[in-house]
Amino acid sequence: MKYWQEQWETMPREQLREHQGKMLKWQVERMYENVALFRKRMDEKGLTPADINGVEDLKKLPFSYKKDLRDYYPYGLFAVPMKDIRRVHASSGTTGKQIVVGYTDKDLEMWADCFARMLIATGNDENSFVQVSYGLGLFTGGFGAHDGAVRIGATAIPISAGNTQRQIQTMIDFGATVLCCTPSYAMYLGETIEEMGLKDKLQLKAGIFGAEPWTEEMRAQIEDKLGLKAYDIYGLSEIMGPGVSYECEYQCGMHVCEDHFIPEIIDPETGEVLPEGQEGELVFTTITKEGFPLIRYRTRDICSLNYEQCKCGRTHVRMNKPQGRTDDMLIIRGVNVFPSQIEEVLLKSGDSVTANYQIIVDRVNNTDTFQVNVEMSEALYAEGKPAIEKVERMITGKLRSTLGIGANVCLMNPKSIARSEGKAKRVIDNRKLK
Ligand code: DLL
Repeated sequence: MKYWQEQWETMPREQLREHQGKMLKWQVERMYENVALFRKRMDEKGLTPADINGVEDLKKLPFSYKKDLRDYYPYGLFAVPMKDIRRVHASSGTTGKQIVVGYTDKDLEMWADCFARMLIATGNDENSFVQVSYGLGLFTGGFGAHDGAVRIGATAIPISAGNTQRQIQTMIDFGATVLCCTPSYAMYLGETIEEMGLKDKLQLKAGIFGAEPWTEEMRAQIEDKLGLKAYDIYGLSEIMGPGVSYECEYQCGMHVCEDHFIPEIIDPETGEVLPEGQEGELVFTTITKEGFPLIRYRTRDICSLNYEQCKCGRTHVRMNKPQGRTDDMLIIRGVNVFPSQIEEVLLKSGDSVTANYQIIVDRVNNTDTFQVNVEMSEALYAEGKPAIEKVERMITGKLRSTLGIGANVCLMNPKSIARSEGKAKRVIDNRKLK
């Protein structure tokens, strides 16, 4: 298969480092010029763009954080005029406010290229039919996969997420050969297909699954149920979306598109860069992105990097599956949920409920369950069942519109949720992901 970016993926590391250094310098210069927050942080450190001359200088640069996106919501960190922003995407932030990212034409090309790399690496070409069952919308999953499919000249089936029966019908009738969705949804589709006895009608060869943590056991089950090879893909809205890194045919770590993103692993406490191979917080610097670039962005994902040459011939470093996060973000059915978002909804729900709540997440039949237990006030308790049910419905609706995901809300009797003497234990995550 002729592929226009092969030279980047197999570039000798020395040459790659040279390219990274050059692009880092370019990025720092333009960000210093165009992004006030970055300039302020550089000034605070006594740095100017002239101090950055190669990858070895990366560690001098200031970190950036998810909070920055919230503080400068929606467009305050963009590095080009809005007339050059062709598309925006968004994801949940640590409070009710979402975080917004923007792409220029060139950024969209680059993103499509990165996703295309994964499609090529997993055996696809212009004869493939790519069923895009990630949400198509502000979430980056759907559009990332769609543009990648178009990029390699495959046939895209942009069905978006949900409506399982229709997904299965479409998959069969349209002859999908690749499925792109979250691993938990792939599992659910697999189970439903198994129940319907339709496995032999499928033509799927590959699955491109990511946006949430999943295990090797889950991989084996999905592969068995859907009769395909399941590949992991990683990304985050702030850096680009799906395709920041991806598995190749050997399924042994995800190659980071290092010609666009420089990864580092740091100690989340001290911020020091850790020695090669050690586990820590993953940090990314976008060296080619124009619209919304980030320097040393703290992803909060915990993982390690493997610089050994991969059997596939790609020279780009591999990251292992993220092993957790340093913050309290939960990923429930592929949706990012922060306990603080739930707390905010409860606090704004009048005095019929208290701020004593507990979030219980579990995995039943391979699907995440999400329950929010909230203590009601004495006054509501005294009003009786119809009033309680009304408040329950009201909170359910508010949570759904804030989080974009349904929760099973249960109002509990006053003082029934155990109090803690130290930090309140707000989240009980019973899913076993290791
Ligand atoms: O989830 C982008 C994406 C879409 C990736 C489709 C892959 C496929 P966000 O909604 O901003 O973006 O969530 C990003 O999800 O920081 C990780 O914690 C988690 N995550 C993403 N991919 C994986 C993965 C998209 N393969 C956050 N394994 C990230 C584990 C993942 N966690």
